[in-house]
Amino acid sequence: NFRAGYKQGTILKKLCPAEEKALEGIMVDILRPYVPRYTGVVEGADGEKYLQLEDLLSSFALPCVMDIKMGVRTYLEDELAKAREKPKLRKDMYEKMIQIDAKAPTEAEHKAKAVTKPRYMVWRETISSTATQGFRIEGVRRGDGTSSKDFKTTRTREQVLSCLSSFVQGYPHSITRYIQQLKSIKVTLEASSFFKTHELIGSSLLFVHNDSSALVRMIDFAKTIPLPENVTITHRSPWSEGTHEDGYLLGLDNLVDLFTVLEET
Ligand code: 4IP
Ligand code: ADP
Ligand code: MN
Repeated sequence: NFRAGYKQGTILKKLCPAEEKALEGIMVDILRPYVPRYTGVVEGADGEKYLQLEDLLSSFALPCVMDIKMGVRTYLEDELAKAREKPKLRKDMYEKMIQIDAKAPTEAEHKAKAVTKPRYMVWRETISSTATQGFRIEGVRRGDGTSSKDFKTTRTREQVLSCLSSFVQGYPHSITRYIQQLKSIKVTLEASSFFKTHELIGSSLLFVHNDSSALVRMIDFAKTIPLPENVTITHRSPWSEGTHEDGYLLGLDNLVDLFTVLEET
């Protein structure tokens, strides 16, 4: 999905029209400083179209990186409607499911050796912290270059806290910087007209630090879409079908809380 950019300090991400639209909207919104700079669509060496984005790691030597997927819901309401109209059975998602818990599928799902996408996505939300805390850890890369995506069942507040703690271990300055920046992001989101008019699904916060600095940026807008006319959301209330609530601010509040606990210990 990603390739090296043509220009120093940029990367290329495979174009997705929804993400292109979202980035265009954000570049003229007060959220702009909290997102990698977006400088348009370019053609890759393979003839495909790419979004040219600021490489958030380019100013870091030996960066520690963490991707946290925000929100209480990770699939679009559209995907739910489509799955109901025309249930598409996903063998790959069934396989991913039984690798974690062989008892998770129902009898019918075992028989079909397949599950629908919303079924898989909702299950992932409930075995992780997404459903209860409005965010989940997706992946971490440490300063020594090793990385892990082994967080699928990291669910409780204590489990999450211990992962966050080991991420910032040895970089105490980063905790304070992360709290400051998360609070700025929150204040900006609450005033942003882009945020007021969009649901942010499957979007992440990317945390990057090393010995000398630390930053947090919002990334991944492939499923960031305009709310239907006459729909407003709090980004905090629980979701039920039709509300379009995403739980983004709920997750952000919980993250600030957890980093604050780390700062105090
Ligand atoms: C993945 O599940 C992630 O949720 C992907 O989101 C999602 O892509 C995939 O759906 C789904 O299979 P695991 O993380 O459990 O592997 P992301 O790319 O943000 O990580 P979408 O396009 O829904 O975001 P499919 O339909 O692409 O397989
Ligand atoms: P996808 O839509 O394929 O899930 P994301 O936008 O979520 O792609 O990015 C996947 C990963 O790529 C992130 O977890 C992060 O490590 C890296 N990444 C994404 N955008 C940037 C960026 N602007 N600068 C540096 N790394 C990035
Ligand atoms: Mn994504």
